[in-house]
Amino acid sequence: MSAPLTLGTAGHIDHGKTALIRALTGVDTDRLPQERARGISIELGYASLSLPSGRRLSVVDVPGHERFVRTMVAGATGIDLFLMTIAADDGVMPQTREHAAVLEALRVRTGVVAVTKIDLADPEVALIEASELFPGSEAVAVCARTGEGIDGLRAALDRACAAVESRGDHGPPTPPARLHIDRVFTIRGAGTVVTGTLWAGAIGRGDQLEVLPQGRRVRVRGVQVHDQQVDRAPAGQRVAVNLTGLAVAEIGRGDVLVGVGSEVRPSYRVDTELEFAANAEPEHGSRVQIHHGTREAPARLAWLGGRFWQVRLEQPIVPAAGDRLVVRQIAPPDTLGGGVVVDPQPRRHGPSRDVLVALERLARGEAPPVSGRETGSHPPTPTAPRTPSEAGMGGVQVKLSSSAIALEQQLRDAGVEPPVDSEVDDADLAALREAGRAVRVSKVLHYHVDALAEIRARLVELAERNGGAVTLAQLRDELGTSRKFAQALLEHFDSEKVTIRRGDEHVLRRRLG
Ligand SMILES: Nc1nc2c(ncn2[C@@H]2O[C@H](COP(=O)(O)OP(=O)(O)O)[C@@H](O)[C@H]2O)c(=O)[nH]1
Ligand SMILES: [Mg+2]
Repeated sequence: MSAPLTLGTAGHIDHGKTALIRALTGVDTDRLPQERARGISIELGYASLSLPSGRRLSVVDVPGHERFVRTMVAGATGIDLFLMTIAADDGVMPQTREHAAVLEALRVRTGVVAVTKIDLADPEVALIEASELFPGSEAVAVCARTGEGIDGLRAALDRACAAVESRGDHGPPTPPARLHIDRVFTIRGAGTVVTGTLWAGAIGRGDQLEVLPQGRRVRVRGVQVHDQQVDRAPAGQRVAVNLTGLAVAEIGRGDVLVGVGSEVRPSYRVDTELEFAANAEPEHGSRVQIHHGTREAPARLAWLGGRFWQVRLEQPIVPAAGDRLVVRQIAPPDTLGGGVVVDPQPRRHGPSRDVLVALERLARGEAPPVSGRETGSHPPTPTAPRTPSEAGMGGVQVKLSSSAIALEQQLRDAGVEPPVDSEVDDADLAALREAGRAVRVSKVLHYHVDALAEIRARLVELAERNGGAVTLAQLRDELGTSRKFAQALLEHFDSEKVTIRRGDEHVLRRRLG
């Protein structure tokens, strides 16, 4: 039997996705009463599709409405190939293009285009548009009403499947399981059931799994694939998992099930290689929406050089190196681009030559993927001692003791929250200060020079958004730090003449002219 694959629909609202899946599988994926009443898909729908070769596909039917692109992304994540619909009487429309951008961001490049509703209009123009937008894919003219072209579509899907590798195809050993949850419900007598597309590994009855980001251990009571009980389900398909030890309220869409021993961990920060559509490249510091797995979160993008960006998230995602991300604009919502996770657990850092070199090596797969905080490992940190002038700071060259270097790393990692008890102003801190790597912000607070530069940039940006001034509470919230740290930082920037205090506000001096 061929390895499992998952197909996702795509296409503008009303272009016949759901009708086509019904014609192909007999399943009406619009199962909610409000979906049936309104005649539109709101949630993800699921079906199983048998092809002439005997191959069986999992199908995820997505909504096409522009308000539900986020649901589409959650459904498209983890699919192996697409079925894009373009209505013959309508042609390429905005969500045809946006779904195409999401598929490209997720690197789902294999699929078939169905030009639908050929009983209503001549398919000629839509077929030409399809070949322009998806030059590598077959386009088939179909009618879900009469069934015309449906057999040809099945055959085209079989040919497309032959070109993709299943996530279940891997040499031994089987990687740890990873399932991004898209649905949670209860079955009377069975308890909590979660479903999702199994990205990696396999899940079987009796397995111990961990729910992330909660960090809860659960046990698998049963596994189903397309309503059939199975002992063990390999990756690449839709899987329903019956869990014990967890109430339905304790788990939801966006959470991740991983095999015990998996190195995947929740993370608020990822170093990524991103690509944007022409004219869609965001500026350093932009706030965007990040979609990963079935989870999404707002984040700031910090440019690291080249195509590398540090994504700083407001809520954690559960990433592994090599995972795809989609980047969307928050308002008005639009898909800007996407990319790949290069380091799922990086320290907080800005751009530098060393960072760029390290990321390029990681992206080329030359250094082992970083395994996560618990092992304390990091991307290859520069081993060559950097002189202050190399770091663009000028000044004297100070030889740092290996402990001072460890302290510097600690300060770097800390970002906004220096954990260093600098009440004791020891020799190492003094050496770091002298070398231009640490800055004393108050009697008891030292910051790494890179972290401070970044905080300064965020302060300026916040003030610019705010008519030229910030309050203590605003900076505290922006940085997600404590009142104490925000106070010390503002006093520091006042003394540095970045800002000047006017009552409760700290006004940007450059705005005062
Ligand atoms: N005449 C005709 N109508 C179709 C065809 N396919 C879908 N429809 C109708 O178009 C509308 C939208 O179809 P639907 O599958 O819900 O679109 P979706 O939003 O892409 O899932 C429904 O009223 C369908 O009955 C077709 O091939 N011919
Ligand atoms: Mg639909």
